[in-house]
Amino acid sequence: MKVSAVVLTALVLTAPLTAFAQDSAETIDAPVSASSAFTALDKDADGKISIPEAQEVPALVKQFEEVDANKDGYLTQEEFSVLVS
Ligand SMILES: [Ca+2]
Ligand SMILES: [Ca+2]
Repeated sequence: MKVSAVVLTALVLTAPLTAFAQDSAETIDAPVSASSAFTALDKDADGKISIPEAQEVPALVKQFEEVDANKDGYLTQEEFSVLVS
């Protein structure tokens, strides 16, 4: 789970992910990475990320309201994917 948090942080920051991708593989499919990061953050596996779940990634908390398109206080996978697309 520690590794997942690191991966997500890299995803949110985007630039480190690019550097990482160059080291480890020719290409990284961002949607797949976003999906695994979403799963890692969704601790109760209800299919959405609540604010408490987002606390693990300060950068995500900062953008939470912006990313939460329908303002229901949760990020769906679709809303979350906007971050990394
Ligand atoms: Ca959840
Ligand atoms: Ca939402």
